Amino acid sequence: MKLYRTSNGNYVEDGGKQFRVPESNWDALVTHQDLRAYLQSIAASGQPEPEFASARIEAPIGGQEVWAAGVTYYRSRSARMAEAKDAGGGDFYDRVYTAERPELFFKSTPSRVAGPGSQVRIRADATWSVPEPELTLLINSRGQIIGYTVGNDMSSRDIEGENPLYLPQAKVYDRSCALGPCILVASDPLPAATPIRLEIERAGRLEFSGSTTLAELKRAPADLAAWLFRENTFPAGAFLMTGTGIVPPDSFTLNHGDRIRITIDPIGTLENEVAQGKPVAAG
Ligand code: DO4
Ligand code: MG
Repeated sequence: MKLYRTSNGNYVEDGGKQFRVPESNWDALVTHQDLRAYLQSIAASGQPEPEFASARIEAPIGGQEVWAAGVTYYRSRSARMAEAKDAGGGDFYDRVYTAERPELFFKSTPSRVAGPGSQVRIRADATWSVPEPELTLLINSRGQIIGYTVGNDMSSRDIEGENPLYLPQAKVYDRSCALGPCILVASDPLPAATPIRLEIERAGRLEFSGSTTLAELKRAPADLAAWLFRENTFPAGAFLMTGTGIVPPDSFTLNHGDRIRITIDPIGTLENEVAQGKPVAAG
């Protein structure tokens, strides 16, 4: 079952048909006592809504904070160690990859999040920018994983590599995070064989493509969620990006106009165009 937030309200998709969700408040929906049962009852008794086709799909977020885990794939560990070598920070990444405590960092406020089909941004003061395709958890206020979405943790690798203390500037800026296209409502873990695919198109041609699977993710999503909720409360729930396992070659940087497509099959494809220009909150 998939949950969509659109310009025309919230919809649940079941068996390829979309049904209007009477609860229009996103935060009330995602903190529902039993979201899955609630959505199932709508799909079982409702009439499919043809209006869904004309609605604009928005980022599936209301008042949730977005957090992210880092260095959860071996590929990310190696790339960070190399980029931070000259700054003397390489060792931190190696240590956090095997430590009991994961790297968790604050990624985005809702207003900085880009939805499907809208623009993500690269910083004007960065020279090395990449997308990070990440399975993203939706966790309710009680700390339970209630669904999954596709996330893009846009990152400025030159800023991050110059000094690990610059991480917030490399990671947090207007439209540095994209989420969507929907929430796959499920509490069970996704299968280890689930593929994550990244494609970057430049001027109509495929510039980069890469893939990984959840089998490469070193930490269990439930474990990451438990760490996040250890000393934090989230009245409206929270998103947690689970880290990237796909890193383009060091010669690659994003350009204005590139198109980024991230696909996680049971959820869908998140597509965004890249912009470089004045800061602009997603709104
Ligand atoms: O510590 C740097 C960020 C790591 C990250 O975002 C990732 O591994 O996905
Ligand atoms: Mg990341």
